[in-house]
Amino acid sequence: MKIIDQSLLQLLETWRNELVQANTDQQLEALRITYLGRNGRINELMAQLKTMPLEEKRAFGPQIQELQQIITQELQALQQTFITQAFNQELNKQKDFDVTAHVPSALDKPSGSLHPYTHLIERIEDIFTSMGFAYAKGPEVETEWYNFEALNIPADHPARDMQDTFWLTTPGLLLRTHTSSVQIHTMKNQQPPLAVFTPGRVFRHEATDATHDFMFMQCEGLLIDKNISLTHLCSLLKVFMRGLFEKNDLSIRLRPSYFPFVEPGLEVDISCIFCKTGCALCKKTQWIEMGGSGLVHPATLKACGIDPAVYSGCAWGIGIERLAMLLYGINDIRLFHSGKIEFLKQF
Ligand code: FA5
Repeated sequence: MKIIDQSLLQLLETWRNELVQANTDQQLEALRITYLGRNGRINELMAQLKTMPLEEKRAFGPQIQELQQIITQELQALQQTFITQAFNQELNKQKDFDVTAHVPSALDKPSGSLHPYTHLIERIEDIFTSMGFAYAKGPEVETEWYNFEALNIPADHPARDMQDTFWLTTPGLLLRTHTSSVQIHTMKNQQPPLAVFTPGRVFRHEATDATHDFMFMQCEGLLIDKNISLTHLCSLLKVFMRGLFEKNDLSIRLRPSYFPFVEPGLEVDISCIFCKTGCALCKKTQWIEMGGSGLVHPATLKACGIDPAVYSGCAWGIGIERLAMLLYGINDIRLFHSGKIEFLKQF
């Protein structure tokens, strides 16, 4: 069908004039709506048909349809041209893409990293879980009973002075001074046999220096079962420390010490990881102090409702920052919670 109606021919011409000016997808879409949309020009013409006499309708109707078809085809053709152009542009961009180009803005963007605590706790967790130990948590705000009394440190015991305490204004409440309090929660809540490790933050009312802080992290290992002896403690310590430092020839040394909640109490040293003959880090002794340990005191077992005639246990506790300082070569403990980006960026 040929369009002969003058008004339709004029509309077609206007359409073509507007079409050649469309340069973007958005402009093309706006044109589509104007001409082919629900309230567009073509539908306006269709609506006029309804009021026309039959003869005119027969002549006019097919011409409108023809016009609609032409507009649709021309619109689609231009849409296709736009798609092809965009595709070719992308292809050209890829052709000119220089993989060796330096992009300073992307490189300068700050990116996050894991805190050394997280690195180390994940490492500790791996070793403990490989030995069958479970993760145990306890509160940072403690009662005097969990932090001291159940650990065989009554109110008048001189050992309370070993760990200067932050007391809260509520009588009997304090910030835990060590993670040994988590041993008590575990032993009170679970029946032996049990094996747990307890990474967590502790607080001591102490002056700070490069190796002492008032807030630091500790982690303990605790094993309770029948017939647990020093042999178990020694071999667990050996597996743990060798895993931690990834050194199969690392030696363990135990020295008599005193912690009221273990008997005997032992200080744990490891052979120096930096030298064989004595260096600045081991203070020429070839040994590095790692923490406290011992066999769980019968009074502590009893306080938690465990019969010391049936069960015994061993425990050890280490400071995480001092360990991280050794492993990562950090020279000041206060850097850990300084929030300094320069420090954190290194991990
Ligand atoms: C204790 O806290 C015992 N609860 C450990 C223990 C567990 C003994 C189980 C026996 C059985 P000590 O006060 O020595 O022990 O602290 C253990 C470790 O915490 C130390 O070896 C050290 O690495 C770290 N530590 C202690 N005081 C500080 C401090 N002010 N700043 C940083 N780290 C510290």
